[in-house]
Amino acid sequence: MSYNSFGKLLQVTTFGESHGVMIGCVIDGFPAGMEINEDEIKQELSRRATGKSRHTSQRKEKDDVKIVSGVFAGKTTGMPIALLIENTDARSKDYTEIKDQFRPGHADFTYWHKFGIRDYRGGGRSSARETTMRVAAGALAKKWLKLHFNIEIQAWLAQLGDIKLAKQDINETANNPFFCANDKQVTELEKYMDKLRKAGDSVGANVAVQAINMPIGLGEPVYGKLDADIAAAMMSINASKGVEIGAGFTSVVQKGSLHRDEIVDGQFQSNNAGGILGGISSGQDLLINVAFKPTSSLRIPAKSIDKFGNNITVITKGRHDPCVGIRAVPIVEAMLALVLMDHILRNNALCGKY
Ligand code: EPS
Repeated sequence: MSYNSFGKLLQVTTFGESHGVMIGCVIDGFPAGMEINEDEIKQELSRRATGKSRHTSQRKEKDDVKIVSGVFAGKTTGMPIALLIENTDARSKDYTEIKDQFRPGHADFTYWHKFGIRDYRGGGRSSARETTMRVAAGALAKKWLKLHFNIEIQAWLAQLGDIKLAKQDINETANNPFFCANDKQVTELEKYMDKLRKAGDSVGANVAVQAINMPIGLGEPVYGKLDADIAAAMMSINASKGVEIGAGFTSVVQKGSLHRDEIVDGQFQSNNAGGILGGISSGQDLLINVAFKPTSSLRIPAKSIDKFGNNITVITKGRHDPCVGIRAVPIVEAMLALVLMDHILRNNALCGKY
């Protein structure tokens, strides 16, 4: 009932707080026989890590992941895979002044009212630190999808504030700190982010993700539709505020004659559906966009209340991301990989198709 797990046949449970001793996850239902080692997981983790450029949080975590169960002689055993990462650079004193205060736009307010206890250190469980474990688990799922189905999942930053970013070359995302797929727009992003950081403000972003080489048939109507599970997974990521599948909200202004993806000689002529028809993958590429709000932890003073109901002015210290959407790129990939792998196992269970 506590909802720290997701997935049906591939089930991931995460635990830990941002300033606690460690964070971890248990991946249950992962098939036996896949080679995996800590370095492979670490490679994926380093894409999401803090402190890699001046444009993200300056907290320096090593993210040294330990595989503590479920892998023997370098291969998954079919048993629960447990992964652990120590928190080594938490600076809890940054939060002492706001320990009884609610940051506007932050989960502080609702966690306090719901649970009546507040782990003020870095937001506790509500911190984006938790997403480390999603990326760790996602690293295994991504590898499995590629090995068995040649499915590739790639995300990129599609918009930062009002700067729309063209997808020119997906491989470029590895060459700049923004996961920008167009090298010609990186300087503009740097200038924008430097100005924003100096102002102490934050900005939102749109992360796009695609899955290519998709099989037909993933997704279970009517309450286990693939698009519904993807949307739920994306909306569970910290700061996400919207998900679009294919044409998404643009469908509102499209005519049916345009929106429907015509088929000629077995080939879809467009992809407004985003690769999902009736909640089931069509074999077309999956196309998804996720909106991330601007980070609410700011050093710009804001009006709020404390937990006793007094009016206060709150200022957040610490090492925060001016655009949390940037580091969300590998998290979005991980969540999509985990949902797809779960659905492949479910499709096997329901239809006997692998
Ligand atoms: C976060 C605040 C910052 C980020 C953190 C997410 O942490 P701190 O509590 O040290 O100020 O560094 O991100 C990570 C540590 C991470 O690994 O992603 C927040 O409020 O969500």
